[in-house]
Amino acid sequence: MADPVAEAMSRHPTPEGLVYQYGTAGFRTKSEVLDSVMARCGLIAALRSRALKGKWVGVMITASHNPPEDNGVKIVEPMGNMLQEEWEILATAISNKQTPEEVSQYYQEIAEKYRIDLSSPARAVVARDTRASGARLLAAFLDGLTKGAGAEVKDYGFLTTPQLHYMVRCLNTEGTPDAYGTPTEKGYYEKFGAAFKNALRGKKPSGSLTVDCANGVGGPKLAELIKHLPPKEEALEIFVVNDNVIKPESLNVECGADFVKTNQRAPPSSKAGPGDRCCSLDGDADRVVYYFKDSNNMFHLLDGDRIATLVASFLGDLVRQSGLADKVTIGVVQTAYANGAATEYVEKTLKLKVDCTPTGVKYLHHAAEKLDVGVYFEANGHGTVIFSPDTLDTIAKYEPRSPGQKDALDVLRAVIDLINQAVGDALSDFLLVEVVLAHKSWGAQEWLSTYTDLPNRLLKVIVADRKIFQTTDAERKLVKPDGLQKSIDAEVQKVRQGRSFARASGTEDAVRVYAEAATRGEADDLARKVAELVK
Ligand code: 16G
Ligand code: ZN
Repeated sequence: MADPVAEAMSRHPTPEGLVYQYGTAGFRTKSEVLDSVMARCGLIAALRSRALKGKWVGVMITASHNPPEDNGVKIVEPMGNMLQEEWEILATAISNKQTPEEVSQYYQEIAEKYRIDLSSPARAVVARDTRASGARLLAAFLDGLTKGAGAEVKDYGFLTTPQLHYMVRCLNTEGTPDAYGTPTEKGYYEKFGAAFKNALRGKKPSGSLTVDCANGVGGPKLAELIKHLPPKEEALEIFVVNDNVIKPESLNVECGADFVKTNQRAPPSSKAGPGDRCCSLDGDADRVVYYFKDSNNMFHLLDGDRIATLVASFLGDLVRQSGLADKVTIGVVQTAYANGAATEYVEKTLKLKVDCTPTGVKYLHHAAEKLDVGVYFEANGHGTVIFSPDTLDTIAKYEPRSPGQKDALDVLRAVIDLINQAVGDALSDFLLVEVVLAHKSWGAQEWLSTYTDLPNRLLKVIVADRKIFQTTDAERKLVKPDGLQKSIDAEVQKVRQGRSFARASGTEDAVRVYAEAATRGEADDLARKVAELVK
């Protein structure tokens, strides 16, 4: 009897001698060795959907900020969350099976283990970024998903990663009281465009905003979104730059959020003048960082920590002004990479609770889900704000007691609609920042003045085996190799306001060392010394 799974897999043989791993951001590597992984992700997506009684699961083909020759794939749960960890392990295991028969057998084993009826309906939505390899990898995925596993598919073509998460959530909530929106691109632009207008309530952000789209999928999608925003005379003037998707080899090259964050400078192509507000998206538009040059031409970065503090302070104001302060509490979730000054500002000035989690969106998202209002951002610009169902209910039902309370409540409700609840979304995030700045009548300089970052340094150390570096306390302390943490602590003691940690990267074969201290010299010195210890 024909085995459609084995047949489909035989069309996408496993390259020899490679080991694949579903990491922090799914599978990600050189695109030419991904075909077999894509076909197997088709099987996993179908199994996951069947395990969830035929709910839509999402599949995004992207390698985010990686170079143009890379690609990757990640699977999205029905509400737009990252794939459950248990299933990451299954995805890794099936991708490392060698022969088509072994893959097919493992597929059956998963079905048995989770009591999955393989003839029940399975549904997946798929989209990709603008990489040249995307079409080929999509075909391999579809082969596994439809011919192999017999699932139904909706192919959205090109989307940003957050748009794909949005579609998944919309499709699964359609017709329910939790309906998130219309599962079309137009639905996405209309929802966020209208929320932006409502949240501004006639306020106009000062000056203009230049958006660097990393020559990725964010470019054409932002161009579409702009058509659904209020006209620039009434609201925000947006200049779109680095939006060349015709030349996929220019993706993330000398531009984009990762370039700006890593190099602490504007893309060389930038023509922005002093005081001009700029932001950069990454290749799949799920990360954003802001920056500007001051009147002395000095570059200033406003990263994810800054977005978190700005948004948390604004939400705090709105909650207080609406009279909801005793019903709704706000918390901020950060990683160890958050600047010490940002953490102190949230705790001491904003008087909000801070949680720290390991690196990776899924950890932050999970911690934020436990809060009434969870503001979570990684320093690198990944992040969003999520509201618990009870909090949404409280805010929806609350009756304001004065015109002042009503105004604040109206803005709060619009801001909730403006924030992509499925996942961090660079387009929605920058619109949110612009709303906050408009309400506060701030430019980038005022935003920067809220606190002063501690000088910091991030170094990449190549080691023989990064797996020996094991951490605890949200990656802030090493438990292995023995004695190393003690030596790091001794170096930290030698500088003022020192803090440093080392962790194995989840995306590269390296250990990352972070250090901060009272002065640039001390921070650089500390980072160098800790890097020496790690080597
Ligand atoms: C991935 C993560 C990102 C994290 C980064 C850390 C997602 C969607 N992406 O890109 O959140 O900051 O990895 O990389 O979770 P590293 O482990 O190499 O430092
Ligand atoms: Zn990304």
